[in-house]
Amino acid sequence: MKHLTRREKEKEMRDAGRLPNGQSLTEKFPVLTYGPTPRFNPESWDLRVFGEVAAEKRWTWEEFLQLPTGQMTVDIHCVTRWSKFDTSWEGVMFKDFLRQLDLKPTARYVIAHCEYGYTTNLPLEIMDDDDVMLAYKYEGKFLHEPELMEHGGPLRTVVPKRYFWKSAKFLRALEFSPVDKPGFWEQGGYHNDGDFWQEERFQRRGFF
Ligand SMILES: Nc1nc2c(c(=O)[nH]1)N[C@H]1C(S)=C(S)[C@@H](COP(=O)(O)O)O[C@H]1N2
Ligand SMILES: [Mo]
Repeated sequence: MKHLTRREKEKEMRDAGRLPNGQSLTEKFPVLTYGPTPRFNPESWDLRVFGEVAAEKRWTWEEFLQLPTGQMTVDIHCVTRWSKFDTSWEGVMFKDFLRQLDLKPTARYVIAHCEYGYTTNLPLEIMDDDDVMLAYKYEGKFLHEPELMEHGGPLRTVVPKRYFWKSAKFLRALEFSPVDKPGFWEQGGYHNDGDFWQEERFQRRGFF
C-alpha cells in the first residue's frame, strides 16, 4: 500500500470534513506549555474537587487509578493551527467522574486548575459529554513517563470539541462554579468558547 505524504493525509481529512478552517495536519505532537513542566510525585499528588458540590473531595494518585477507566480516539486542534488526528487516550471519562460527585444544581461552569496556576474554563454542559476525559495515558503510555510528561502528566483534561488550550495539562483541581471565570488564555485574549468549527480563536475587543 502506498505511503501517504503529510499533504495527502491533510487532503484526505479536509475531504472527510475533519479539518477545520485555518488548520493544517501535523504528524508530530507539538508541546505547548506556558512555563515549566512540573515534577510528578505520586506520594504527594492529589486531585481536588471544590465549589458547588455537596462535599469537597480529594483523590490520591492511587485512589484516582481505581476509578472506572475509559478509552477514546479523537482529533485535536490547537489554536496555533495544527491538527492531529486519531489520538488515543485512556483515563476516566468525565461523565463517570461526575458520578463520584454530588453536584449542586448551582454548578454551571467547570474551572480546571493546574500546576503553576494555569486555569481554563468551560460550561458544565460542554464538559458533561461522552467525549470528555480526565486522561492519564496517551497511545498506551502513562503521561507521567518522561517522554510524555510535558503533554500533561500525570493527568490532563481532553476536551476534543474545543481548541486544545481548553484541555488542561498537569491538572490538580476542578472547581464547579455558579459563574464563569475566564482562565489563563481566555483572560489573555483568547476566545471564551474556543469552538474550532466557528474559528473562535480570539476575543473581539475594543471599539470595533
Ligand atoms: N497546565 C497547562 N495546560 C495547558 C497549557 C499550559 O500551558 N499549561 N497549554 C494549553 C495549550 S495552548 C495547548 S495547545 C495544549 C497543548 O498540549 P500539548 O503540549 O500536549 O500539545 O495544552 C493546553 N493545556
Ligand atoms: Mo494552544
